[in-house]
Amino acid sequence: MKDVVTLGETMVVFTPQTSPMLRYAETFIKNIGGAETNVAIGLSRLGHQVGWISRLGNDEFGRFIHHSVQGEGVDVSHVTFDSHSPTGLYFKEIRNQNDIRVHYYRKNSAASQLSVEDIDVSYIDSAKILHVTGITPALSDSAYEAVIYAMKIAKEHHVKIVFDPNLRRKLWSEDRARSVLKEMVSLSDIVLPGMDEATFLYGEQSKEMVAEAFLEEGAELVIMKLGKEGAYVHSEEEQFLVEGFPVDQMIDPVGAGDGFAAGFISGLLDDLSLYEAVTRANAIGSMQVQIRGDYEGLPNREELMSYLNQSSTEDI
Ligand code: KDG
Repeated sequence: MKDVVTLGETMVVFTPQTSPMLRYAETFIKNIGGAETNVAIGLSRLGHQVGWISRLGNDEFGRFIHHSVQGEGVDVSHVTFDSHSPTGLYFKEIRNQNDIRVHYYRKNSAASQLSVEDIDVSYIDSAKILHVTGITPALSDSAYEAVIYAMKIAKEHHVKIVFDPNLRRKLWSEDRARSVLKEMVSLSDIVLPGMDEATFLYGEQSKEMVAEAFLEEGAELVIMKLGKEGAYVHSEEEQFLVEGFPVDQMIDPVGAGDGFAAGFISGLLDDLSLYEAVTRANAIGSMQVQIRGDYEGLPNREELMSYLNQSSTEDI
């Protein structure tokens, strides 16, 4: 039985080393990235049992991702190798902290072939939490069907659903994104949007009003990520702000939201109060951006505790 099951695409990430500009780079750092495995790895490092559902190409990159995720302690028994489609790739060009470009090579990738056949009901219905993002349904119609099916199974079996919209404009049209992401909100228990995603879905308005729109759509709790300012928590019963942690040096913002999700879910699993779970989420989000890579900065429990203690926060 898993604490958390997640599903989605993981790619090999190439980051230019010699020049920040992709066109002039001669050497690259190779690693992996995918919102769902970033969260899975973050949770596993904190000692939780996590499973990942996906497809990888039956190629060297697929094997590299498989080994890497497995090596982080995540269960990959529901990851299959697809001999007809390649593993997705992306290049991450960090020109400066305000200009980060991602170049995807993932169209028709193995993960975009994900379908309802990849979803094992018993794997999901025995988990405590299902984590999903808005990237998976943008990959293809069959991946959309797979993620909605997984959410419906979870709902039917009272498995809590945590949804991060993770809007990726490059992958689909605005209209389609808006309608599918709202459908996912309606199936979710907890939604973790950024402020930009919240206003993309429900229009420019105050954080209180936009948060209320998520509840009207069907979610029971929304936690809006506000960057340096922290996060705003909104449910019918309570509304409050949880301050963020100072970031000494922002190195790579990619994966901050996934660190936040891992910290928050971990707090839920550890039965922390909502305030403490969101504090943990903020802490991990800020740790993640101070190290290069989509998941490399995610801490283990000891590192998290020492960061929280240094930041003179309670032991959460
Ligand atoms: O949240 C970080 C992810 O966006 C990154 O790891 C790669 O999954 C990815 C994507 O689709 O961009």
